[in-house]
Amino acid sequence: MVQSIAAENPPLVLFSDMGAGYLDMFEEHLKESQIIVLDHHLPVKSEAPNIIHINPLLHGLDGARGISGAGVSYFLAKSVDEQNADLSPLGIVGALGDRQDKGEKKTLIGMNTIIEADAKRLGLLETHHDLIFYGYETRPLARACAYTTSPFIPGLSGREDKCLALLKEAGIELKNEGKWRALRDLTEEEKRTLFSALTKHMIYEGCDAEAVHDLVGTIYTLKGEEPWTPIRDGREYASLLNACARMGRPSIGLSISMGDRNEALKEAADTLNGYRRKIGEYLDWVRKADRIEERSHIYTLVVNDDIDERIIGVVSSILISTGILKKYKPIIASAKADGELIKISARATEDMAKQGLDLGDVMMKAAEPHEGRGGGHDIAAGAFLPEANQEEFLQRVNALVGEQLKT
Ligand SMILES: [Mn+2]
Repeated sequence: MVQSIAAENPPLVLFSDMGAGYLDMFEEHLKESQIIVLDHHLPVKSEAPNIIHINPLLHGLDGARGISGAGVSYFLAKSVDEQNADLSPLGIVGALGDRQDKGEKKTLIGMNTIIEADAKRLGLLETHHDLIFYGYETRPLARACAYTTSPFIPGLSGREDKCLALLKEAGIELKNEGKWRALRDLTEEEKRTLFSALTKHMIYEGCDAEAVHDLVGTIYTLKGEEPWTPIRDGREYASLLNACARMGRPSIGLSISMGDRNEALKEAADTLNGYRRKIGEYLDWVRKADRIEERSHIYTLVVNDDIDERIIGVVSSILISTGILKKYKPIIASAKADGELIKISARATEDMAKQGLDLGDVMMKAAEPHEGRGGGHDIAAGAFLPEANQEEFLQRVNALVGEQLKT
């Protein structure tokens, strides 16, 4: 990618949400360009003559939970022109997409709270605490449940018929005087009934208490967006952008971020539907095909061509966050990428990070001796390396994780 950029001789290149791990490469191949890196990932090195590197980690700030690539970009935009504060919802969407809602009741923390304050001051954002269902205000209940992908509810996300059955069994009226009811129409008692039905379902699916806890939290409503659209809800907006990128249609997501609310939004909604279905299918496949292997300190999931390398990270996140994996070990997944390369996605829990695990560091150290490159955050990281080196790499990861979690 760097070489193809260099071939165009651009005067200025901006890298957003990436680049901190590649400063040496930019310095070597993009000598003629001015470069701005807006990142929140672990830097390999921090400085080079032609590079402006803006990164919370260079200032002792938390990059994994306190601000996303979108947030760093937002602060640059705002410092260029105060008027750009109207872009604050994008900073919020980026933070939610990066699962930085790690504060109490799933609120944003760190520098993200500055972006949140900007958005609220401009009347572009409202927050409240409830069941985290997409389409809280407007969607028929079963659809809201099926469309919710963060948190992902195994067996329900992407499956409206299953959600309908669950609601009926719980005895919740779906209609009132012929009109579909939305979550906001439920009484507190009905919400409790629904919550306990969902809890039962998730435990049956093998999820743990923490995943159930994820069903309740702070909802971020983007007031500037039309009701009934997926981008009215901050988490679903993020899912939508994710879906566009991971289904190989990044330009649709880009159009929406830049303000297109017509054709692009319709296409994105279709893409998101396809994405939900695909994740559901992959998840079923992983569990049925019994492809998860347990080693002394990690779980591995080698999928070869069976899961798209752009979606393997999402599948890993769901596996670790729902508690489907029972032991206190991170998951390291591998899928085929372009050429002879494999893409590695590594995911851990917050608790493992507190115990000293840093997967970004593990990926960097384990990839380097095997002709690969890796990096990322403590709980979510990745690497690329030649397929032939996969087994040696996994063994090294296993050993490194063992060392980090021991201390
Ligand atoms: Mn990021």
